[in-house]
Amino acid sequence: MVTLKGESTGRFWESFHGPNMGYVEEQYELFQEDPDSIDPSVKAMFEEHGAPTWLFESGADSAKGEGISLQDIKKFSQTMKYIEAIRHQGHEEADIYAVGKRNGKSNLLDPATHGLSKEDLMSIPASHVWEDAPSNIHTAYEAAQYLKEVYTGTISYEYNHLTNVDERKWLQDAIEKKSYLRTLGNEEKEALLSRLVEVEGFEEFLQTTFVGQKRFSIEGLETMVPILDKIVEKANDDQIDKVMMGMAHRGRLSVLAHVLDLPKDTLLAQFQHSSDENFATNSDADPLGTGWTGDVTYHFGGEREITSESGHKTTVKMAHNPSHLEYVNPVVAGFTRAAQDDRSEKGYPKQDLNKAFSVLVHGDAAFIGEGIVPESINLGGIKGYHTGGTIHLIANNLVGYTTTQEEGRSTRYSSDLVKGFEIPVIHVNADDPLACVAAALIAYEYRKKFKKDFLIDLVGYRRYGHNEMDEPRTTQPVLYKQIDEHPTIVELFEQELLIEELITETTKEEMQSKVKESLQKQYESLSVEPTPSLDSKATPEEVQVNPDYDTAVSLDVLQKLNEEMLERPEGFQQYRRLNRVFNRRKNLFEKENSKADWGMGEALAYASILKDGIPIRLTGQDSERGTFAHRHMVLHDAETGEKYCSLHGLEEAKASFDIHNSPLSEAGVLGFEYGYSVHSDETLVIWEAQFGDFANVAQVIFDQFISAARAKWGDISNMVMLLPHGYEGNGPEHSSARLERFLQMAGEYNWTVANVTSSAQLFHLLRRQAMMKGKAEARPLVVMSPKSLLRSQRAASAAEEFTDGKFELVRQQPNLRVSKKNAKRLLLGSGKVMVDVEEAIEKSEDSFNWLRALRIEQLYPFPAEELKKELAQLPNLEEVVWLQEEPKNMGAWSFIAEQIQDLLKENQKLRYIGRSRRSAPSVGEPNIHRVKQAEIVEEAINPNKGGNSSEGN
Ligand SMILES: Cc1ncc(C[n+]2csc(CCOP(=O)(O)OP(=O)(O)O)c2C)c(N)n1
Repeated sequence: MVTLKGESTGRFWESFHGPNMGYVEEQYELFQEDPDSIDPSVKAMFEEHGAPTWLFESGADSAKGEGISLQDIKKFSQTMKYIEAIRHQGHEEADIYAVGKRNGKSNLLDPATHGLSKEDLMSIPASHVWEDAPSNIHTAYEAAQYLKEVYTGTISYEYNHLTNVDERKWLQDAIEKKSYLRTLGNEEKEALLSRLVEVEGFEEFLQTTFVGQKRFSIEGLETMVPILDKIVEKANDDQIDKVMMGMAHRGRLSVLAHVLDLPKDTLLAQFQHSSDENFATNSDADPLGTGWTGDVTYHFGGEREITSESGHKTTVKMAHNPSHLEYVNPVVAGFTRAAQDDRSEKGYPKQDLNKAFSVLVHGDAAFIGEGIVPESINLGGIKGYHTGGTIHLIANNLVGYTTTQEEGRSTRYSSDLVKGFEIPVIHVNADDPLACVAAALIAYEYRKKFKKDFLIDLVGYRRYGHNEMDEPRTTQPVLYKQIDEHPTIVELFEQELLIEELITETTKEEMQSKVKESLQKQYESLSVEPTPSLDSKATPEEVQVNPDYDTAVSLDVLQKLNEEMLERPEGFQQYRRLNRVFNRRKNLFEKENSKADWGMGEALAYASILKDGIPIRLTGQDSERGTFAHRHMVLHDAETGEKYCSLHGLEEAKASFDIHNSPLSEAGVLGFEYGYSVHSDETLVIWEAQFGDFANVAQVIFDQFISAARAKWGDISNMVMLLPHGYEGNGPEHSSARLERFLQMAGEYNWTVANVTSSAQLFHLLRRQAMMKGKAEARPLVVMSPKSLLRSQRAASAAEEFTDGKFELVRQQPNLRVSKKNAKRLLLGSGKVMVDVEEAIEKSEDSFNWLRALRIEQLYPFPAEELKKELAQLPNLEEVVWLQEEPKNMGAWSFIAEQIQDLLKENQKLRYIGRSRRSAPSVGEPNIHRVKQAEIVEEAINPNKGGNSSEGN
C-alpha cells in the first residue's frame, strides 16, 4: 500500500508525508502562479482544501525526498483523476435512457485509461482520494465503485462547469451522500404509484373516449407530474406565495388536470365540444360582437391554490401558451418578478425572492433549437430581471415532431447550452419515479439555497406520435418497435413495489378501476351545453374605446415635481456637461412662452403618475439615459459612479419607479415586460425599443401575446411600447418601426396605436394609459416615438397644454388656421412628417387659405367621429390627402385609406402622397432621403399638385 498514512479525519493535508509533501508544495507553487498549469485533479484538490497546512506551520520543513517513490505519487495523482472523471463524466455511462440508443462505455471511466489497475486502486486508502468517503469504504477501488454507482445510475449529474466552490461542494455532498435519493416512505411510494395510475388513466380515458383528438399525451414522461407535485409541495411547505409555470403542449393536459388540479369535467367538456382546433369559438360569449376567439384546449392555463398545514396559501399558476415554442419563458419570468416586487413605496421596488419562483417545462428539440431560450435564461442573473432561480424541466422524449436528436442539435444533450450560465444539470430516467422525485428535491433545494436556475432533463419517450393522429412508425420505425414493447411506468413501478412487498397483486388494478370509474362518471354527467372557455372570467367586457379621464395636472404640482426631479442627494457630483441639460429645466413655465420639451413632458408624466400612486417600470436598451440622450433619468456620480434616479427624490411619490437598461434582447425582454404587466395590472410597464425596427425581432411576442392574448385567453395588459420611428435619413434600418404591422394586427380594440407630435400629447397619453390600470378598457399602447423631435421646439408644449389639456386623438396643424369655408384640401398625416409640413408652411409665402391639415395622433382605435365632425365643417372640400413618409405599402396608408374612404362624400377624392411601393423601408443615402422628403412635403402643400402625382416615385 502506498505510504500515505492516516484515515480520513477531515484534516486532509495531514495525510501527506515525505516526498508527497514536496510534490504537493511544487504543485501548489505552480497553482498559485497559474491554476490551469497543473493537472485539473490536483487543481481541484487545492480549490477544495486550500493551501497545504504545513506551509503555515512555523519551523515546518517539507519532507522532500523521504518515503515513497515517484511512481507511487503518480499513481495517487492518476487515482485522483480517475475519481474526478467518475464525478464529472459519469453521466456519459449513466442509465438514463428508457428506450432508444443507450449510453456506451466511456474511456475516462476505465481505470486503465488512467494507467491504473484494480490492485493499484486497492492499495490506496479511500480517504486519500475522497475525504468524505463513508466509513464502510476503505480503498480507492471501493470508492470508485461506490461513486460509479452514484454517478452512472438512472440519475446523472453535470456540475463541473460551476465555478462557485460552495455550490460544487453542496451538490457533491447532496449527490454522494444520497441525501435526496430514495427518501420516500412506504406510504409515499404507494401514493406515487397511485398518482402515476391517475395520470395514465386520464390519458387512456381521453384516448379511448375522444378518438382522433389531439392531446399531446404525456405517456412516456408521466413522471413529470410527480416531479412538479414535489416542487409545488415544497414551495407550499416553505410558504412561497406563487409558483409560476410555463410549458408547451407535451403533457400539458395531464399537468393541468393533476398538478393544477383543474376540474377534470371541465377538461372533458372541452374535448366533448371541441372540433379539434377551435373548441372555444363561440360568438355568444363575445359581448363586443367582433369575435371572442378563444384558443385550442392545450394552450389554456389555469390557477390553483393550495393550503399548507400551517395555513399558508400558495397559488400555482400555469401561463396560457401560444403554439410558438419556448416564447412563454420570458413571460413567466415577468409574472414571477412582478409577484416578487413590492411597488408600494417610492424608489426601486423591494424584491423578495422567496415570494415566488418559476418552473418552466421545455421540449428537448425546442430547448436547444429556439434562440429565445438562452435569451431568456440570460435574464436570470441580471439585476432588473432576475427572479432568484428558475427550475427548468426538459420533457425529453428523444424526438421533435419527426426530427431525431442528430438532426436537431450539435450538442450531446439538449440541455448543454445552460452550462455557460453555470446552471447545474440532472439527467434522469423517466422510468425511475424515485430518482425523478430526488431530482425534483435537489433542484428545489439548490434554488432555495443559491437562488439560481437548475435544470432537470427528464429523459423518457413518446408513446404515440407527435400527436395522437400522427403515425410515428413511418419515420422512427426502430425506436417505436422498442417503445411498443416497452412496459408502461405503472407496470414497472408496480413490479418494484411488489418486490418490496409494499402492495399486493390487486393494488394496481383497484387503483385503475377507481380512476376509470370516476372519469366515466364525470363524463356521463357532462352537460350538453358547450363550455366556451376554461376560465369563465376570461370574457371581454364592454370597453370604453377612448376613455376620457382627466389627465391635466395643475401648474404648481408640475413645478414642484420638476424642482424635486432636479434635486440631487447630498454630495452627489453630477457630470459637468449634464448641468446644461438640467439648467434648461429649471424654473419650468415661469418665463413667458416657456415650453417643456419631449424629455420634460415624459418626466412630468412619470412623476405625476407616481404622485397618483401608480407604480412604473421602464426598461429598454440604454433606457436609463435614453438612446438619444434625452432622458437622463438615472445619473452617475462623476467621482464614484454611484447611480441616482431623479424620480426617486419625489416627496409625494406613492409608488415605486423601476428603471433598467435591458440586455441586448428584444423578444426576451419584451416578453418579460409583458408578463410583468399582466401579473401586475396596477403598474404602468413600459418597454422601449432602441430603434423601432428592432421590435421586429420580438414579433412573436407582439403577435402571440400582446396583440391577441386578451381575445385568446382573457389576459389583460396595459403596457406601453415606445418604438422610435421617423424618416430622418438614417437608412433602411433606423427609419421605420413598421407601423403597418401594428395597424394590421389592430382589431377588437386590442391595443392603441399612436404617433404623437408634442410633449403634452405624450404626457396626457401616458397618464391616460396609467389610469386604465385594472379597468375593462385597459389595453396595450404602441407609440411611434420620436428621434429628432426629441430636441425640436416644435414638439415642445406650453404650460396650459399640460394644465388644461387632455389627449387629443386628432390635432390641428399648429400654424395653419384657415377659414373652414375656403378649405379645398384636407391634408391628413401622422407623426414627424406633419412637423416637416409645419416647417415648410412657415417657410412658404403662400397664405394656404385653401388648405386644412390635421394630425392623426391616435391611429387606432381610429378617430372616425372626430374626423367626421371636421369634414362636416368643410363645405367646399374637394379632396382628402393622406401624407406619409413611409413607402406606400408601409406606414398607415393601407389601414387608413379604408377608414377615411368610408367618411367621404361622392364628390370628394382620397389621394395618397408619399413614397411609392418599396421593398426596403427607406433609401440608404441621406441626401436622396432629404430630396425625396422635401418633395413629398412640398407636394402635400402645393395647390397645383393634384391627381395621382406620387405614383411614379
Ligand atoms: C417556434 C415554433 N416552431 C415550430 C413549431 C412546430 N412544432 C410544434 S411541436 C414541434 C416539435 C417540438 O419538439 P420538442 O421540443 O422535442 O417537444 P415534443 O413535442 O417532442 O414534446 C414543432 C416543430 C412550433 N410550435 N413553434
